[in-house]
Order: sequence, then structure tokens, then C-alpha cells
Amino acid sequence: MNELNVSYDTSIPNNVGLADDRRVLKALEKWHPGYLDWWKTMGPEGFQESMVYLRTAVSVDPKGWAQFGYVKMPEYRWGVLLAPQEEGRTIPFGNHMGEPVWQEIPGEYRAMLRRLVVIQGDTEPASVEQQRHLGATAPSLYDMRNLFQVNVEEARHLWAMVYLLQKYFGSDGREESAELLRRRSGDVDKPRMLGAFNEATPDWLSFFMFTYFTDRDGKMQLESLAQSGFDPLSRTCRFMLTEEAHHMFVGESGISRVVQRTCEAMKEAGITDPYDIEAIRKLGVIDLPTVQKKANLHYTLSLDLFGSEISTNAANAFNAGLKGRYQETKIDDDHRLLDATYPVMKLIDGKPTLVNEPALTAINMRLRDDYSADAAKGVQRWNKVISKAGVDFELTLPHTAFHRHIGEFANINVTPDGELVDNESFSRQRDRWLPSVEDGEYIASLMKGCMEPGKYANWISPPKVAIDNLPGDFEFVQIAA
Ligand code: BYC
Ligand code: FE
Ligand code: FE
Repeated sequence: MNELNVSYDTSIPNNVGLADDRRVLKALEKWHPGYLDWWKTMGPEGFQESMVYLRTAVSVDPKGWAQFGYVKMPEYRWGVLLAPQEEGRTIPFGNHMGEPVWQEIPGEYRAMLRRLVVIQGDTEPASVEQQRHLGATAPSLYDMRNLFQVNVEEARHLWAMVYLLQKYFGSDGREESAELLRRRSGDVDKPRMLGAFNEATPDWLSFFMFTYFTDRDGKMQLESLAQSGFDPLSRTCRFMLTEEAHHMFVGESGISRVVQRTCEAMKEAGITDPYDIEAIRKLGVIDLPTVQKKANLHYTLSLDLFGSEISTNAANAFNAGLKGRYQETKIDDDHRLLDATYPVMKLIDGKPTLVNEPALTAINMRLRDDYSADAAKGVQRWNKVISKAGVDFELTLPHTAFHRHIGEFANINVTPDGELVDNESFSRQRDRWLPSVEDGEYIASLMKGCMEPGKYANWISPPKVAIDNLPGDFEFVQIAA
């Protein structure tokens, strides 16, 4: 079998030889109906009968892995795809560094690995649930298509983790796979596992922020898991990363178009003060200070996803060779972190201060730093749009101690500039830093579906380039009557 190509000789497209792996095939076939039920009840609301112009993975060859075409979402071919096995790959870090990678799970690491796979798997359907109401208010057919593309691919990422569970974790894996379909984002009794995945994604500005900031946590975590000594996990994450790039593009270009449109409208109306919120909102666009507040919210919720700055879980996973660092193989050190230190942000005398800590327990902090640096790049590009339009305003990322619920800064109040304040002072100023109820209501008032090919809602610019070399007025979704 050519493992670059996907075979369709079973009900589940795959490049892992499922046709010859009856046990796993059977387990997945048993899981499939429950999955489809989940998709129909918790996936995108409405539009399930519409033809959506989606890309589907048909190969894992980096050149030309996807094929575009109209599909009804429930008929999307969710497949199990692993990047090709690398000949002679060795474990790139930790206590087993230099040993050949594992094709089966070493018994002593089973529980740790299962936890990582389950947490990763849990986020994927969670995001689909969070975004399920957005179709009806899409600002264009192009954006609607992007939403649904992200949704079907996150759902495929669930398949990716469920495959690992079913293949390598026996009856525990089957039980976990069932649980992944039972938990629900935001549910009081059966919530999703990580904080950010139980928050609402109430409007399209949040959707763009989520795909920019939270999908980027996905990128960083997948990059770290792609380093894994457990080769099937590494290979599955490597392929997921191919899809991930588009999710972050949707977020970055989405915010860019929002910002662009606001600046344009201000210019046309002769408004120069970006803080003249009343006047700007009369134009039916989203004022830049509100964009900043949404960024503050989604960035900080995403920072929480990196866990505590100091973590023995992270150290154990690193030592075991299960989860590495971002671009592990490109880092110039011993890859075991025997004596290394890393600067960790801590609260000292009321000030967030960098303190050297053993690098091994500071793995989460390091990944979070790599994330912040990566996230800052898009913010710079948004600022270029603003300055080019001649508006005097700059978007920034808040201090990493601001609005945190996990780790060193969970129980204190810090301003976006990194200054420690008391409860009362924080509450008084909260609405200047984070979206207020009123901001939410204003944004909600703009959210009306715009469903004619080539038309875009007033609060967002058309894209400079759409997808698959198609023009912006292409009928990206053929809405079923
Ligand atoms: N919320 O040692 P600690 C994606 C728990 S996103 C709730 O500080 P650790 C995607 C933690 O579980 C990527 N609980 O942290 C994006 C632990 O509990 P237990 C998802 C939290 O373990 C968009 C305790 O606190 N993938 O793919 O070093 C759309 C102490 O933990 C949170 C992964 O995350 C939280 N935020 O690091 C779709 C990769 N943070 O076990 C998809 C796999 C911590 O003591 N996961 N806790 O009861 C991991 O590597 C790690 O579990 C974490 C946490 C990085 C999440
Ligand atoms: Fe994903
Ligand atoms: Fe994603």
C-alpha cells in the first residue's frame, strides 16, 4: 500500500491499513453512528443539507493533499490520516533520547499517554460545539464556508485521537472514545476538560479571535506532541498541523478584515478619534477598542491552556519522551534538560518578575512564551492595516499575568499593563479591559446573516484572496431551501 494515498476500501477513509486491521475497523465502525448523532445534534446548526465548498484530505502528500468540491457536511469523508513514517526516527528528547521511536506504547507510560490523547481529543469536538450557532449569522457565504471547513476538520481531529484510543488502548480506549462524545462544552454536569473550551463563542468576532488565539494553542500543543517518541501520535499530529494552518488563517484574516472595514468607515465619515465609540458604532462597524477587549479575552483564555508555569506533569511527559518542546529538534541543547534553567514569571513583592527555575519543570512556561511570540506576529500585521489607513491606534497583547485562571497569577488581579491591583479596582475597570455586556449586545446587533454570493456584511471587508483561487463572489455555500 502506498501510505501517501488514502484508501476507500472501508467505510472510513484511511492510510493506516484499516482493511487489514479488523479489530480496530470494527471498533471504529461501532463508534461511527454515535459520532454521526453527535455531529447532527451538536455540530453546525442548520445548513446540514446545503452543499458546502470544502476541502477534503485525500492524501498525506504535502504537495496536493486536499481536494476541493461541494459536499453536504454529514457526508464529509472524515478519515484517519497519519503523516508517512520516517525511516529510522529516534526519540528526540528525554530519558530515552536516541532510542528508536515506539510503535507500541511502553506499558509504564500508558496512563500518561492516555491522558494527553484524551485531553487533545476533548478539545476538538468542544470547539465544534462552541461554534455551532454561528452559521445563521455568517457575514458572507465565504465566511460560512470557512466556519464549516474548520468544523469538519476539528471533527476529523477527534477521529484522529479516537483512532489512537481504539488501536492502542483496548477497552479503556473504547470507553474514552465514548466519553468524548458524551461531554459537552459548557455543560454543568459533563463539561469539556479544559477551561477555554467551556466558554461561549457568541459572535463572529469571537470566532475569529478563537481561531487566531485558541487554534494557535492547538498548533503549539500539536507541535509538541509531534515530537513524541510514540510514533503514531507524532505522525497523526504532523498531519493535523497541515490542516491547522487554515484555521489560524481564518482567524488572522478575519480580524484583519474587521479592522480594515472599521478604519475605512471611520475615514469615510471623517472620524479621527478611535475612542469616539458612539459615533463609530453609528456606522455599524466594530470600534477598535472593542476589538482590543475581545483580543484580551481570547488571548488570556488561551494562555490558561498551557497549564501551570511550573508543572511536574509536563516534566514527566518530557522525561518519558511523550511530549517535547516546540521545534525540539531545532533547539541546540542536551534535549534532557539535566542542569538547564528557564526564566519563569512569578509574583515577587507584588510585581510579575522573571525567576530562573529548572527548565524541566518550566516546559509549560517555555511553550507559552513560544506561543506569545507567535501570536504577536499577527497583531503586528493588524496594526499595519490600521496605520496604513491613517488611524492612530495600536492593538497589543496584554501582560501574561492579566485575567488568568490557571497558574501563578490565577488568584490575583493584574491590569493589562502588568500592574497588581486590588479586587475593587479591577472590578471598577474591568469593562475597559474585557468585553462588557453592552459590547456583547452591540456586536450581537450586527450579527445578521449575509447570504448572497459576493455580498459581505457591513462590519467586515471582503477578503483580498478567497480560497482555492476562487473569487470572493463564488457561491461557497449553496443553501438548501
Ligand atoms: N483548564 O501541571 P498542570 C486544540 C489541570 S488546543 C482546566 O498545571 P499540565 C484546539 C490539569 O489538567 C490543544 N484544567 O498542567 C484548539 C491538571 O489536572 P489533573 C489541546 C487545567 O498537565 C482549538 C492540573 O490542572 N491539547 O487542539 O502540565 C480548536 C494541573 O496541571 C487547565 C493539549 O492541551 C485548563 N486550562 O498541562 C480545537 C495537549 N490547565 O490532571 C482544538 C495535551 C491545567 O491534575 N494536554 N489544568 O487533574 C497537555 O499537554 C496538558 O494537559 C496541558 C496542561 C498543557 C493542558
Ligand atoms: Fe484541531
Ligand atoms: Fe484547529
